[in-house]
Amino acid sequence: MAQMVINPTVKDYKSEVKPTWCPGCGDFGVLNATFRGLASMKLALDQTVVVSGIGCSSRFPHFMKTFGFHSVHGRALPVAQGLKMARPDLNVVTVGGDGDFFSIGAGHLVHAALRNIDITVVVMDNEIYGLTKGQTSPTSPHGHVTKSTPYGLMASQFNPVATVLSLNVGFVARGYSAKPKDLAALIEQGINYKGFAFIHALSPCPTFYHTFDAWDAAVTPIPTDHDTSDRSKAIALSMEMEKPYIGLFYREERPTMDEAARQLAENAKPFNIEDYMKRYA
Ligand SMILES: Cc1ncc(C[n+]2csc(CCOP(=O)(O)OP(=O)(O)O)c2C)c(N)n1
Ligand code: SF4
Repeated sequence: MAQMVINPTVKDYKSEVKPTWCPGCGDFGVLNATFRGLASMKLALDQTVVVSGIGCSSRFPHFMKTFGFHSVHGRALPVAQGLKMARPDLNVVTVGGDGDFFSIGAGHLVHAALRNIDITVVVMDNEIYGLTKGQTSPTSPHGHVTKSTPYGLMASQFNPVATVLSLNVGFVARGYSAKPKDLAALIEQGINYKGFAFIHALSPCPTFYHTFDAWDAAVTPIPTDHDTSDRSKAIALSMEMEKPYIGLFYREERPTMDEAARQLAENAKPFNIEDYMKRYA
């Protein structure tokens, strides 16, 4: 349960529930980065809500002392957007796995991206379904052999960063759970950003797929001279899948739907049904 704590530090964000993830799970690094990001902002525990779907990664809210909502598989985004529309004073952080956001929740991701409501999304991508024991997800590579794809995955690999860049998202970043300080900085920037902020967090599942070694060798910092206001260049960087770039791909300030709806409500004239019906006379 969230409480009033003046100047919270990392330990204040930790709940009494100890993470139930397998030893070595990448999600520990993402949780640690989230604690650090919130603590660096001194974000009030009782003004922050962490919303998740279902999956190993979606257990997140239980481990945090903020408010939390462990919702339904693939439905974290509708809950988070509704929450922000109803309670604009709250910081809403939405977390979950690649299955949650890119498989069953993919339709919600598209519309949430287009709406641009002021929430932060952190996707823990392990490129498989962890909780249900290692079946392929949309981010599994083509040819990947699992219990559900004994002859190798026949579908192509989904590209989350390229997808959200093409959907006009104004804050797009990728972090890696083995680099929690860098990831914490991206989470902090994402929460500070006014609008839909998307953070793709590479987070290995050593029990059913990647170990850290493969991604340690592959991840590549975005070149320091990258212009983060250049969407085309950001898309070009996002197309590199073998050596995934980490850092901030793109940032642009854009009007948010929650703000526009608030202004509409503030300026609305009293509704008169008779005047309204005249247009159909
Ligand atoms: C509506 C619905 N469909 C399917 C499931 C079964 N299910 C639970 S978690 C999950 C996928 C988990 O993968 P991901 O979202 O990537 O999270 P991870 O466990 O890897 O962190 C599935 C298919 C469910 N709980 N609810
Ligand atoms: S099954 Fe994989 S994703 Fe789930 S807790 Fe274990 S290591 Fe993490």
